[in-house]
Amino acid sequence: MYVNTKEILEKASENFYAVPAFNINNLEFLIAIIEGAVEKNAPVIIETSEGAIKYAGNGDIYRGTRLFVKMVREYAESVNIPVALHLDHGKHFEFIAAAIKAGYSSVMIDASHEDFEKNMAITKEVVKWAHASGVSVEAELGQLAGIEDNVSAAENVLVDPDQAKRFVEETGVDFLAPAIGTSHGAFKFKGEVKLDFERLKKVKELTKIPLVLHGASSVLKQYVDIAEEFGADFSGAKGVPAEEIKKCVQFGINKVNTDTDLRLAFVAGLRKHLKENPKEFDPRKYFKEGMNFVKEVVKDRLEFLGAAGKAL
Ligand code: TD3
Ligand code: ZN
Repeated sequence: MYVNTKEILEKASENFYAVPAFNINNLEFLIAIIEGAVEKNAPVIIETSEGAIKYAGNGDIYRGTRLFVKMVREYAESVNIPVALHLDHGKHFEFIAAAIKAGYSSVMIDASHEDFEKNMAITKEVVKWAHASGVSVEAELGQLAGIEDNVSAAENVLVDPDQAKRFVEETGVDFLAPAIGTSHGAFKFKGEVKLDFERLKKVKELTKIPLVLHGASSVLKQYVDIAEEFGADFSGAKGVPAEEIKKCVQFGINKVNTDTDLRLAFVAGLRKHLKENPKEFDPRKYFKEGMNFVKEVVKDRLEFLGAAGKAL
C-alpha cells in the first residue's frame, strides 16, 4: 500500500520502534528495498534527495519527482506492506513544491543552516502548503557535520531541547530531526562514537512527536571488506553501530535515515561480480549481486529497529 509517512511514524512512536528510511536514486535499489521489506513483513519509507530527483529526471525536477512517485506507487500498490515516499533534505521551495504536486507522502524542509527564527518561519510556511495537500512534514534542528549531496556543515551543532518544544508547537511540523552528534557519509567519527542520548530524551519528552535520526548508517565491516578485497579503498570509514542506534530508538527515534550502508553494500556486490565474471556485460547480472547485498542490509535494519512484523 502507498501510505502517508505520518501513518507509519505515529504507529512507530506509540509502540516504541523505528522504521528505516532508505535513499534511492534508481529502480534497482527500490526493488531490493521492497523485496527486503516484504520478506520482513515491515513498513518501509523510501526517500529521495534533491540530487536524486535531478539525477532521475536528467535535470528536470518535475520529471524526476513524477518518475519516483510512479515507480514507488507501482511497487507499493502491488505489495501488502505500507510504503511511503519522502523528500529528504528539501532545501529549495521548487523541489518541495514539485514533490507535493507529484504525490510524495511527505517532505522534509531542511532550513537547519538558517538561524532558529528563520528556520521556524520557513518551516511554518512549508507546513501550511504541505498540509493543505495532505502531505506530512519533517524539519531539522541543529546541524550535522559532513558534506554530501547538498547537505553540508563544518561542525556539529546539537539541538536545544527547549527550542525544539517551541519549534514543534509553533510550526505544527509532524516529525523532527534533532542533531545529536551523527553525520552524513562513510566517515562519521574520527575517534569514539559519541551521541547525546540525554539531549534526545529531553527532545522526546518535550515534543512527543516522531523523531528522525539522520546520518544513521553503520558502515558495515562485512561490505567494506568485500569492496576493498575487490579494489575499493574506504580506509578510515566509520559509522554508528547498531547497538547505538537501538539506544536512540529506546529514547524516541522512529525514523532512521540510511543511504551510505546501501551504497557500500551495492558497490561491494558490483565490484565482486565484475571481478569474478570478467566476461559479463549484462547489467541485470552485475546489478543483481549488488541488489542482493542491499536487500540483506535492508532486512537487518528492519529487524534491529523493531519494524519487522509491523506491516499491519
Ligand atoms: O538524509 N540521509 C541520507 C542522505 C545523505 C546525503 O546524501 C541520511 O541522513 C543518511 O545518512 P548516511 O550517510 O548515514 O546513510
Ligand atoms: Zn540526512
